[in-house]
Amino acid sequence: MNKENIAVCFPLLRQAAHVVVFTGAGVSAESGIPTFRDALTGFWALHDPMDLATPEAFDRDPALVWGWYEWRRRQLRITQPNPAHTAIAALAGRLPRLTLITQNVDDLHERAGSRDVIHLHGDLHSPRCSVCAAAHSLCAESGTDSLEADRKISPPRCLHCNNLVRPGIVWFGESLPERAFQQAFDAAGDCDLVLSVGTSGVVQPAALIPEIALQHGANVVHINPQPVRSQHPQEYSIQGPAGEVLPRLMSAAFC
Ligand code: BV8
Ligand code: ZN
Repeated sequence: MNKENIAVCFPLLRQAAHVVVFTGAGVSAESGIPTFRDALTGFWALHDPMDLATPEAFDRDPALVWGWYEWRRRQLRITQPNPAHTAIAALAGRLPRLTLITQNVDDLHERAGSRDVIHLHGDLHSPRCSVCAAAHSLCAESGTDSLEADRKISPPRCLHCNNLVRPGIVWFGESLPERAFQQAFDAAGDCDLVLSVGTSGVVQPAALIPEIALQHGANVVHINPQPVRSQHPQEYSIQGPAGEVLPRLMSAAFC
């Protein structure tokens, strides 16, 4: 953890009127959730998420795609928020204004106590009809809790029009939810500081968030075990796992 950069953040955090926390898969890595660029385990090592997370994949093999999301949703039941999620939730209480924008589809930010989380790419708990878009209640699902359930699971059918229910996820090639997109990009243009936590910055248009903030004069701090190189004088990189860096940042900046 490069000490000089973490010390730079203290005044940036204390003086900020509006902080955006922008998270990717890395913020959930220490909870045991594989990132997109980690080799996925077991059955899923055979499939590249980029291939599964598309409307074409769901059209081609709905049971394979639904089974993958059910496996991920059930995996969450034995997963806990980690100190990064907890620190982000606590940060909201120490700042005049914090906007939390996540690319993740898990609910670990909410379970750590964060409110009004902006999910740019949807979430695992809001499936909907693939035709009429009616919300589908999973509690009606009798699916077994076992993580060893059969990998391919036929999606349920809509109670209104009997078409297939799909995950409430934004797949590659699909537009982001209009309201989430607008809220996130407005916040990026308004904030003084972005903490960009655990993202490879590959996926568009989410990856524009830090750039928009820099263009509007904000500072950006990347928190990632991998160095994030930048030429911009207001862009910093703190190398380290989010579960260690964020609690350290919180305690040093506010205690
Ligand atoms: C769209 C739900 C408009 C799925 C996801 C411009 C150029 C090229 C391509 C495009 C472009 N614009 C659009 C595209 C296409 C595409 C895209 O960006 N492709 C990429 C691959 C280049 N974008 C889209 O399709 C988007 N839609 O643009 O619509 C449109 C619409 C119609 C017609 C025309 C245009 C929709 C994208 C949404 C895809 N859905 N998620 C699911 O979860 O199953 S994206 C998915 O991948 C995740 O949500 C996440 O956003 C992304 C993975 O990124 P990260 O979160 O960064 O995760 P990653 O594994 O990459 O990195 C983890 C990082 O954590 C690493 O840096 C690692 O070092 C770090 N880390 C590890 N451990 C820790 C850690 N950090 C901290 N602490 C640790 N302990
Ligand atoms: Zn329907």
